[in-house]
Amino acid sequence: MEIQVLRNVFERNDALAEVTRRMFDEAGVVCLNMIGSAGAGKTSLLEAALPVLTEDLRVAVLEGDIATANDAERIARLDVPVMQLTTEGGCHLSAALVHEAVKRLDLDRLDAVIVENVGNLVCPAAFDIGEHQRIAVLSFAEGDDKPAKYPKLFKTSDLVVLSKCDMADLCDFDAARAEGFVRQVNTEAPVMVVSSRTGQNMDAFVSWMRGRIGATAVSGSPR
Ligand SMILES: Nc1nc2c(ncn2[C@@H]2O[C@H](COP(=O)(O)OP(=O)(O)OP(=O)(O)O)[C@@H](O)[C@H]2O)c(=O)[nH]1
Ligand SMILES: [Mg+2]
Repeated sequence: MEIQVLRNVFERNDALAEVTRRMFDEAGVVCLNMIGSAGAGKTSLLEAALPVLTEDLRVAVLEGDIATANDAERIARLDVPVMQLTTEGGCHLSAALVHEAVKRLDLDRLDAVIVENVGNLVCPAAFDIGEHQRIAVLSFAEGDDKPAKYPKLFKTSDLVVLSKCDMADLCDFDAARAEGFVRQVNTEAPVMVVSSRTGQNMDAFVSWMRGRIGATAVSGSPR
């Protein structure tokens, strides 16, 4: 009985995510979903990438958090349209919350919507929110074994960003080892070693996002 209830939750979530993805498709908008642990550096990556990305692309950001509008305030300082989605304790963004936010956006005036999910390496990976592409963010401080220990996110992502590489001397993080664990579950996704602090490889990250946003959105769940 309990399993049936869980299945229904996922079915309802995924059906609504599909509706949201169709709204994006009809407007020619690409949606990227950034997922990673609390403090992995997701907002910092956006702060570094958005000024370049928005030179020629119209981007809105949805910030998912359990509490506070801190991250939305950081993005608003860049003059990028942003909405804070507060889950009031929920450990991931649901398709319903994202759908309500997307209904309030003028999609015809946008090229992309970037969603920063609630800081969490586990739950957000299980919930489709209507995105086209998923970005996993893992920081050097978290340990290079995490793609093996938390495979779902890395299995379902289209890009893996190994962030805070400027901390290499402080952490025993072997990027090749981390990539090896990613490859055990995902042979396709590029793995990028970046630092939003020093700017190392940020151009590759921005190019990847620009490429995805430029590509025609494909209807249907990517996974
Ligand atoms: N050394 C270093 N620190 C970083 C880098 N990126 C972020 N940080 C620091 O890491 C901490 C967390 O960064 P955030 O960007 O807020 O991380 P987040 O993933 O958005 O956090 P949540 O939204 O709370 O999950 C901050 O103190 C940042 O200054 C980096 O490239 N190098
Ligand atoms: Mg953040």
